[in-house]
Amino acid sequence: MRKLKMALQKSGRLSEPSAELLRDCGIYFSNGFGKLKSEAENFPLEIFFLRDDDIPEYVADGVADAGIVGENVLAEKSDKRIKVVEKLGFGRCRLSIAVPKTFSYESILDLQGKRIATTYPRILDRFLRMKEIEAEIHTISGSVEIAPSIGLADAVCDLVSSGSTLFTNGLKEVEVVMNSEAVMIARADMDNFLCKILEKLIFRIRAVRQAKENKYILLNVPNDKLESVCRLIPGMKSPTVMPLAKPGWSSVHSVIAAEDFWEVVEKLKNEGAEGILVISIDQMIR
Ligand code: PRT
Ligand code: ZN
Repeated sequence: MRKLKMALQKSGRLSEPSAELLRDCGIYFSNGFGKLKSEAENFPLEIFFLRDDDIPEYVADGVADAGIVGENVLAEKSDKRIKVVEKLGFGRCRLSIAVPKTFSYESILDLQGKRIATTYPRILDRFLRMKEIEAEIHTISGSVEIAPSIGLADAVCDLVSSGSTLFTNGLKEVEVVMNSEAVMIARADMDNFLCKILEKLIFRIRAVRQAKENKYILLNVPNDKLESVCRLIPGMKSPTVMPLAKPGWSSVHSVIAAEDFWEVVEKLKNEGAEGILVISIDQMIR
């Protein structure tokens, strides 16, 4: 049977989260070190392990049908034969321009005529054109952050997540060029059969991501507080309410957003809720 060919980063920041996402979707494959490809055991998926920079091209050329890459890599390659199918919520970072701390930077006009080192020349060029700044772009393949200290450039344009690399190299972030996260990409002209497999995978990915963003909550409430408690945790449709063996009390079950969790629990306690249990959800289908 035909399988969907999916390209994942072989070894790097997106490798483990990509593999974990597929595992959470119930898809199992071996990705031992040095392997070029692998077959999923229980899903029509063939997985290729590649350098992230090569993934858009492999997908565009039809060597792979789909892949997981950072939006930054995709924007640099920009190819109309590829479409973004789903944002995946991991690998978050931003592509930013940074200058030495001693540079008295006031606005983007300060970049006029300067030399900027980057591994993202196309994105940077588009950004500078949009801002009507003429600067010299120096394309280098790595360790961009040391370019100013060795006199190669006046500024850098590089990926930033915590900011500690910039800090330890005496640089400060002055402009955000783009925000990025990992995305699922696919060949724009995939046939119906492969589209169906990808749709099935995306359905699972959404269920996994929704589950991570939510928690299952169970608690006991005196009956006279039921209405106000149910208002606090409306759930997917409405909470489940069941009588306890102890007269005058009910058990309420619902789903809450993980990020609101502590705030909601505090309010529930104020309403007289007791015995609050919070459980992680594996999959969630609305
Ligand atoms: O070998 P291959 O070419 O496959 O990997 P790679 O070395 O090119 O990429 P890799 O594994 O470093 O990153 C893969 C993807 O992860 C990137 O394309 C981004 O989409 C995403 N990502 C998220 C990051 C970062 N965060 C990140 N912080 N990629 C790189 N960095 C680097 C950045 O270049 C800088 O050197 O980390 C440093 C900055 O980090 P902070 O935390 O100090 O700010
Ligand atoms: Zn790379």
